[in-house]
Amino acid sequence: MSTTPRMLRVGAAQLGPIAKDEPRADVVERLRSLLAQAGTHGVELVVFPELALSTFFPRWYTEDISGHDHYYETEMPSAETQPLFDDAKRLGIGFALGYAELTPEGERFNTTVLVERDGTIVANFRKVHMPGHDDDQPWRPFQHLERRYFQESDEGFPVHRAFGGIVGMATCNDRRWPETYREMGLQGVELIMIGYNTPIHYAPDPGQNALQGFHNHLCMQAGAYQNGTWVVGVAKGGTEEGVESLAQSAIIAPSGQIVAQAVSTGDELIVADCDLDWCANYKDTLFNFATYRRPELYQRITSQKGVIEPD
Ligand code: CDV
Repeated sequence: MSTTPRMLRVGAAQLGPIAKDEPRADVVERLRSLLAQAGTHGVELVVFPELALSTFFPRWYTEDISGHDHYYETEMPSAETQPLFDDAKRLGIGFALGYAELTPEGERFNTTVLVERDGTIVANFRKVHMPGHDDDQPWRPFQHLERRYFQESDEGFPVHRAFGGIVGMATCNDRRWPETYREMGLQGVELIMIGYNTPIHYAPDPGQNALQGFHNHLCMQAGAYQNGTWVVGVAKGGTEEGVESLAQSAIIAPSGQIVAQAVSTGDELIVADCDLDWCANYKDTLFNFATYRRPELYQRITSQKGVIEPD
């Protein structure tokens, strides 16, 4: 057993708003500036938000979805994103970057690419839980058309040996679902990277607006604690094209405690030293799945009772 702690210095690179007409090259420069800042702090892994290369375009309806093609990447890296990969290699900093993916087969995914410190791609993760709607709903003050512009991935939540540990990814709405963390927890995950775009106004039930910050941390802290893993949650926050979005990016320990949190709603880097061996304190004790987790018992009870409808 290793006696040297596996310490990973992680940066959560929160972004402020990206305007609809902000050129991709300018956005990449903002990301590079955060990477450079991370370099001065000795960071080894930087996590950027969901759809970090453009404005959150699912807020606009287009009859013909190809009208939004310019927001998607058809290759990663591309000529415009290559500087990020070059920086990664030169600085020895890996990164996770959310982007809209358009495949050669015409499939559209809300994807995050994970890049190692030598600039090589570890994996692409495609968002599973797709929120919002697929039709125009003019009653809303703004649309949330992710279900129109992206398909749900059926690739699940794989984990990867990288950055000296076992790491995985999830995207925005995925963070609200316990299965996301548990799927990776069952594979021994030690650090989960999550980018998000969360408008403060939730049109189907505005009563939730005041709770956005609470719910954001609630689900990520619970996911971290119940699976003994680090969670890095990174926002694109602030008021983008008239829509106010939650910031409050956070780095969360396997204890469920927030160890670093953004204080602004703009471009901001927060840093934490993540001891990956801390995960074992939870995975080998209270949440020792092999000893204490009993799915065979839950399944029997569920199948006996079935779904109980309200009166
Ligand atoms: N981009 C997202 O997935 N946003 C969702 C919705 C519900 C606002 C979220 O869970 O934050």
